Amino acid sequence: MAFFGWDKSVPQPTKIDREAFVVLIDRPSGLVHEIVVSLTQNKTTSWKKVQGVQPTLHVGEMLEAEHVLLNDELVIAECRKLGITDMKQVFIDPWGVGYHESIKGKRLMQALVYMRTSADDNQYAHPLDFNPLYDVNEKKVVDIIVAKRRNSKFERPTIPRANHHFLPEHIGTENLRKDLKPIQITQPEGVSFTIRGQQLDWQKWNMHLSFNYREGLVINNVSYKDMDGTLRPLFYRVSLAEMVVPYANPYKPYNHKMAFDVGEYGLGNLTNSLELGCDCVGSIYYMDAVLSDMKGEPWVIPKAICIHEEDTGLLFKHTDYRTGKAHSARSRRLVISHIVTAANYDYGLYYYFYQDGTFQYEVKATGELNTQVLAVDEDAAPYGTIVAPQIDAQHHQHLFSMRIDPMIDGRNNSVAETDVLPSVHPVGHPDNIVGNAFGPVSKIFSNTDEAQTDASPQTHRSWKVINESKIHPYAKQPVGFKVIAPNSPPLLAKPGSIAYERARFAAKTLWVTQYHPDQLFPGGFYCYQSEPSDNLGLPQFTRETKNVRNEDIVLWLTFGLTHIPRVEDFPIMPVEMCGFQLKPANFFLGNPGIDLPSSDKKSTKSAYAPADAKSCCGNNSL
Ligand code: ABN
Ligand code: CU
Repeated sequence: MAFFGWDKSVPQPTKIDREAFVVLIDRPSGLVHEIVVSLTQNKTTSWKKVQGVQPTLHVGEMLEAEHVLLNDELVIAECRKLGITDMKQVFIDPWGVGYHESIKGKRLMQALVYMRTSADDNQYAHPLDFNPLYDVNEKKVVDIIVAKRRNSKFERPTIPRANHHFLPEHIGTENLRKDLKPIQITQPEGVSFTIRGQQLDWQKWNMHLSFNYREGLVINNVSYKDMDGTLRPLFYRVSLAEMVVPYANPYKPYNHKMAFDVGEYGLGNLTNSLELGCDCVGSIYYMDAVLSDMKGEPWVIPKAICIHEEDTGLLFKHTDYRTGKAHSARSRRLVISHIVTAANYDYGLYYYFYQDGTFQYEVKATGELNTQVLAVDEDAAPYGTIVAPQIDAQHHQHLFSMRIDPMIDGRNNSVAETDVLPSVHPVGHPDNIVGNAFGPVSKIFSNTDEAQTDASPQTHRSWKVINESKIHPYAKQPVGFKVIAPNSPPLLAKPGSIAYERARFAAKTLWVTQYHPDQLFPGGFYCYQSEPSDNLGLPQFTRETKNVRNEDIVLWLTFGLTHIPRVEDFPIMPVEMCGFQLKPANFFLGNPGIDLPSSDKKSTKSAYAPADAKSCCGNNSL
């Protein structure tokens, strides 16, 4: 964390040389160049060639791949063998190849092939059984891998033609529910946030927003104004720094399905323009994102970022049972989000800020399961679920790595790990007479070896980012923010596997490292076709033991979903959520939302009152 703003002893920069880091790939040679350009001086400051690495894919390369593949003789011939003669019915999702010895020096994609029965039919209902291997730089097919049937009397499956639609125009208006009355969210006096350039103020929160091709939305310099007006620094930079979706099927070609949607494709690159449809309701402020196209020209995604407020129910309430007097305050959150489409899957990525000083990050996974075809007599178990006849949705995980660069009341922070354990004393001991005693047991990580730790649901394990130089006057403990994570299981692929060795970050729930400006990506900067090794990202950053106590530190938090698909996830998956919260813990002098006015009772009315009835105070006794 480069620290400024709050520490008056640090000289403030008066002039900043703004620089851009450019990664360039030349085609067809595949040579990769790293260039630093000074934007203020309008010149190149460094330029070097790098060997043996592959930059993040560009959406342009994926679209180009689909076009070339659909016109390739081998692909056309393979489709014919399956009875498909009209190539306009065929659609191809090009994926990263993962890693294999034989691909060294090449830039390849594996293509997942589907058909559609009409222009916007759901292609994941009609998977084909072969994967072409495609050379991105040479723009040609290098191999075709036909999946072998297992426990089937057929050599090739028939391609299921039954449609599994989800678009309302396919389902038919007559089949849509008709009993939904409108819900309207209105903010008659406007929104409660203000935006100046990239700066955002909402309630007592202040932050800076940025966006890049790789992490998408990044939140910087988050601070909170305390009751006495002090601006208290909290987080220097928070971003979704990597994710991996490893699939469980052990057979060729599916055993190389492991998508790193941040490092291989780029969340920024995959971001939707919300012009095309937005899931946020109410008064919305949109921001455009500017990325670069395949030639390095600006590529604008209009309305990429959505900023709005949401009512989230109760923040607190108490009723005096003697007098019947009640006071309740409703909770509102600021939502800053974008939505990415990673071929079949869609992810809503939400940063939430609450009025009680809580920060939350949530991923909403939706879209389409990645499907493969089965022969009519084949089973998907134990590596997949049959979600419709002949359609195998293979088991997988979605593991996310959040990079949290804290500055809780200052630059130097520590991390304490707490397990809640039964008393060490046996039942009957004077300090545990009836055996009910339990309590938190904490340790503060001193170095990077200790600070690689696992979830432990049995002990309700949690972590707190603390500032040991600021002791809370009441709690007599360092001020802090608690990490509330759902204790999800880490990577299930075995040590030694390609998935595990490329995604070692996901094998631990929490890592803490010393801040280093070049350490942004837990799976390594060059993630595409990265060679399984301990020289990538977090294993590399932690090779040398470093102090993480009272230091400028960074937390890397893994959370996610272990997805055993359900039939109900098909043909389109209802949102599945995961994420974490950072909650003030002995940081403020009391509930920071205490100054919220009582909930507005005027805007409620009895559920069965006539639609045009005026609002009332809601005597809802039945
Ligand atoms: N889920 C893998 C992926 C992401 C983006 C584009 C193609 C494939
Ligand atoms: Cu999933």
